[in-house]
Amino acid sequence: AAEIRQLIIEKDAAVGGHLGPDLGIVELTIAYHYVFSAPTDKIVWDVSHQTYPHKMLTGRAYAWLDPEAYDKVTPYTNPDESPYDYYAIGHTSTSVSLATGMAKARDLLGGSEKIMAVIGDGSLTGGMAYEGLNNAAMEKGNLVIVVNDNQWSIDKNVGGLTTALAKLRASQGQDPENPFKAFGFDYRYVADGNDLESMIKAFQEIRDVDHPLVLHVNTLKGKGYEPAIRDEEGHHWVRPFNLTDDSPKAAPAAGPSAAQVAVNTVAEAI
Ligand SMILES: Cc1ncc(C[n+]2csc(CCOP(=O)(O)OP(=O)(O)O)c2C)c(N)n1
Repeated sequence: AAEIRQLIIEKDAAVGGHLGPDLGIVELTIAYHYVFSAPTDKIVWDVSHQTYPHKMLTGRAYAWLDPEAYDKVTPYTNPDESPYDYYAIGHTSTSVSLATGMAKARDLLGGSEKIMAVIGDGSLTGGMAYEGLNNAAMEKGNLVIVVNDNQWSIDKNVGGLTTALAKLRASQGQDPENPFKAFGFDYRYVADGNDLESMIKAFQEIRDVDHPLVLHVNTLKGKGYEPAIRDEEGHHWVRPFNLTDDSPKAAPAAGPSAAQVAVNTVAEAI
């Protein structure tokens, strides 16, 4: 885990990329590949901006180890790149629907592979996630939805679901107002998703479930890099930075941002 973190930080410092999401998911990823048999067992990463550890563990570490190869591997899951990736993604909130379809296909073909979706608490607030949950809850065979709850979307996560997740964290998963159970899911909670032993145990316990289950995992976005924990939003995605003091390598571009231009244009039009 420490080696993977070091490589994520070094490459991001050199060329930029997603930082906090990948640092937070390291143990979960190692545990997944330890317990499950990918690529027969299938995992769908929501957005897939948190797949640097997955890529390193599935034959693509060279694109982090060798600066000459930094651009040889793409930053999101990519089926053209590896049999361990099943979709080219980038949008939030699609993983539950995609995994539910894979579970259905497995059932129709009489297969036995395990299907998992990993979705962040931010992406879980997107509308399509609810369509996915609505259908996933009716699945008759194995289907696990991992909710990677690091309490952050790009900015701090907000809304009713965020409140429900906070109650579940505060009660170690015991709060009776459990939205996942209300849908009909079996539910388990992992208090420290950055503890490798806990994650391996949790995955071993649910590996062979024969019904839909939500595994709610509490993780720390930015784990292992202090500036990313102090300023989560600023380290969701980073431009190249100096390893000595986290300062940006280049000054931000002069002039207004694209968002500011859009706001000004709309403001002028109304
Ligand atoms: C449809 C859509 N809306 C917005 C975005 C921008 N976006 C990228 S990641 C993300 C949220 C990430 O939060 P979470 O799912 O909790 O994952 P984390 O990065 O915290 O691990 C957002 C809003 C997107 N990729 N797709």
